[in-house]
Amino acid sequence: MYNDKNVHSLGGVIVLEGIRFIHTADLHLDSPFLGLGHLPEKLFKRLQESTFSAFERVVDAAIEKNVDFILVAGDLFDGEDRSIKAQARLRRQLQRLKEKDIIAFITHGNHDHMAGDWIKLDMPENVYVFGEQPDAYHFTAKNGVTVHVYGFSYPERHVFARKIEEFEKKPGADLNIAMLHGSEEGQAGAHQPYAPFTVHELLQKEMDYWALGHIHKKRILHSDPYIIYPGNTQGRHRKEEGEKGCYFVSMTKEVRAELEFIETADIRWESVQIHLEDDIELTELYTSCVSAMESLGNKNQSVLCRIRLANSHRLSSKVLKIIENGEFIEMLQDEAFLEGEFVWPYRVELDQASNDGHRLISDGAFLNMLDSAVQDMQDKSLFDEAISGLYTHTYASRYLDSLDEREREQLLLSAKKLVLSRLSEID
Ligand SMILES: [Mn+2]
Repeated sequence: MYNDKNVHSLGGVIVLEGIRFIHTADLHLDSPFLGLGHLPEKLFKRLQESTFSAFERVVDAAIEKNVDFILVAGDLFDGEDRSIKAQARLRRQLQRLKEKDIIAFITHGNHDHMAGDWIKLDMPENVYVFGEQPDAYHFTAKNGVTVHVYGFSYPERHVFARKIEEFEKKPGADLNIAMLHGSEEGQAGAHQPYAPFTVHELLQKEMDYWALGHIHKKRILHSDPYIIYPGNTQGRHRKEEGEKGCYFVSMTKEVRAELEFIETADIRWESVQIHLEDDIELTELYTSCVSAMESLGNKNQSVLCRIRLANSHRLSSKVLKIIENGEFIEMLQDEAFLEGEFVWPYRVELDQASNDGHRLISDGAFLNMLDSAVQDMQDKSLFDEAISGLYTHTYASRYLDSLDEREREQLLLSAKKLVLSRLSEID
C-alpha cells in the first residue's frame, strides 16, 4: 500500500519518509509603523526593526527544524518600491538558508507586486521566485520524496481575477503543495478581495496542502488537506493583536500533515480588560493595571498593551480626570523599563459604551426627553404613524388586529422599559 521509495524499515518498524517545511507569509519587511512616532524613541526604533527580527526568527526555526524548504506566500516587502535596506536584509537571511541547503519558494503579493519601481538586488541561488502565471516547480528532497510546488506572483497591485482557475495539478510528484496570496470569497474583511477563491475550489484541485497568504490573522480554513493562512509574522498596529508567526509542517504522502505554530513576533500587540468594582480607588486601580500588565509578560517577547476599563462609570470624577488628562498612563509607563523584554502600556481606554449608557440614564434631561416622547405617542395619529410599517407589511399585516387604547398604553410602557434596560446592560 505504501510507495516503496518513501518507506524504509528500521529494526522492523516501518518509517514513513516525508518532507518538512515552514509556511510563512506577509513579512511586510520595513513597515514604517506610521502614526507611532509619539512612542519613546527606543521603543519606536525597536518596532521599526521588528519585521526584520521576526523574519530572522522564521529562518532560525527553519534551520533548527532542519526543513527541506520554506514557502513565503506573498507580501515579503511592505512597500512596492522595496527599499534596498529591506532587500539586503532579506538576502542575508536567505543566505543563511542557503548555507543549510534549504530552498526558499517565494511568490510576491499585492504589496510587493512586480510592477513597482524598484532596483533589483539579486537573491542567492537557493531562492525560487514564481512568475506571473501559476506554475509548478519540481523539487526532490534528500530522502527522494518528490514535490510539486505551485504559485504565481502579482504582476500588479490589483489582481481581482480568479487566479485559482489557472492552477492545475501536474502528475509526477509524491506531494503537491500550492501557494496562493488572496482572499476567500466574501471573507476579505479589512483586506482587499484579491485573487478570490472558495474552499470548495481549492479542494477540487486535489493538492496536499494550500499555503495561503494575504490575511494577517492566522486561520485554518480546512484540515484534511490543510488550507492555511499563517497570518503575518509581526503585528504592525493595534488591530493586529495576538500571536504572530509561521507554521512548521511535516508531511508524508500517507499520513495527514502535522502542524506546529511558531511565534515569531519580537513585539506582540495585546489588550487586557479590567472590570471595575463600585467606588474603585486610585491605588486599587493602579495595582490591578500593573498586575494585568505583568500577566502579559513573556520571556521571548515584548508586549505593547492596551488597557480597557470596563464599567468606567464606576470611577469617581477625580480618578476619571487623571485618566483623561494622561497622568494615569504616565504612572503606569513609569513602571515599565524599555530594556530586554518589556510590557509597555500605550493606551488606557474607558469603556465608552457602558459609560454613555449609564451617563444617559443618570442624566435628568435624557429621562425627560424619553418621557415626553412617550407622552407624544399618546396621540393616536402619531402612534399609528409610528407603527404603520407593521400594518402595511405584506406578511405581518395578515396576523395583526388593530390595537385598543389599553394595548397602546402597554406597548409604550414596555418600549420605555426596553430603552432603559438596554442602556444599563451595555458593557
Ligand atoms: Mn499582507
